[in-house]
Amino acid sequence: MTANAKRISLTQYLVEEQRLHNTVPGELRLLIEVVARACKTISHAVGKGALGEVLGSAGIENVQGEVQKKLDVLSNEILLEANEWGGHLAAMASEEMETIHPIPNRYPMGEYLLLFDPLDGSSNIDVNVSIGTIFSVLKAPEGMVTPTEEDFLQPGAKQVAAGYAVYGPQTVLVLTTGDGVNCFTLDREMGSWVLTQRNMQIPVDTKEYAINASNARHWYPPVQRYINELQQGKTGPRGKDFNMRWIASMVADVHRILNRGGIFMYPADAREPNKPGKLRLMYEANPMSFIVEQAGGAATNGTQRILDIQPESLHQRVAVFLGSKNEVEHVTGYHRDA
Ligand code: AHM
Ligand code: MG
Repeated sequence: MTANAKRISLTQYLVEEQRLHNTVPGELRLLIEVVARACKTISHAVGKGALGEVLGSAGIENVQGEVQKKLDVLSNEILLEANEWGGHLAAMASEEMETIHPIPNRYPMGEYLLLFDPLDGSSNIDVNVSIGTIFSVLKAPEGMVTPTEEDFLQPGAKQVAAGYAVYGPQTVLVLTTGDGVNCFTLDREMGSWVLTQRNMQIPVDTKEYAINASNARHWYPPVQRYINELQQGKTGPRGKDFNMRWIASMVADVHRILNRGGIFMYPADAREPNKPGKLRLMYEANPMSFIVEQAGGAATNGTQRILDIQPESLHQRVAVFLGSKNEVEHVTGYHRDA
């Protein structure tokens, strides 16, 4: 974006999207704007680091048995507080909370459900590496009176919006409402989100992959075969050299893939046969899969399109293969052959 180019704010973008394509009703726009505002507050806290006394462990475990960092807890509180009073939500669910958070009685209840991973990439918080927030928006089922966990258990294909913020060298917000993917950069001086990339597209082919290779000995045969072939480079069956990147923050890995292509994998492995991977379907895989598909990429769990999975529980885990379409189809094919 050149210095003189006309700046389009998130608000203007959403209003025009509604006017032109009818995809962002007023209530949904308000909801997205409140989430974006909360991300601004989180970005500010992250940016203070040690000066804000926000680093380190909070000394408690979350529902998944993971030790929560102070910033995990703070980000969760920021999102809950910001979204309680607006009147557009019926309930929220978070990776950091055991069960759902209904909107308190003192506020009006709206028709949307919001899910989030308040601070993704927790292992990178204390070492000043990019982290982020991931969110997903569903419509509450028709006729719902009091929200329950079951109301959230809708396949990802039902999402009406999804997005993530990356707190990195720049703070960016990537958003889809089902009509392509756009990126907004936080203007830190003005405090506003400015549209900086329209209609992001993931190249269908790539020479870059992302996987935590320290788990290689535990991988199942289809993943072993796929990675082994990538690593053989030009003289191997794939006939080209591949490069590897692993940030250990899904938000940052997915953001790279949206910008220049690649495949991101977090497979199930043989360590815990009953645990299908590390990542959570509702807070991580579904929103990212919606974004990736809207940018022309693909997302599967090895055998099935992630957005078609019928969730069985709020904190369910899932294997994830997403990014450049041809590579995702390649590794999915190896699972189907197995
Ligand atoms: P978190 O939500 O607790 O931060 O965990 C999810 C993160 C992803 O962002 C990332 O892709 C993955 O866990 C990294 O896992 P690993 O520690 O195996 O590298
Ligand atoms: Mg996460």
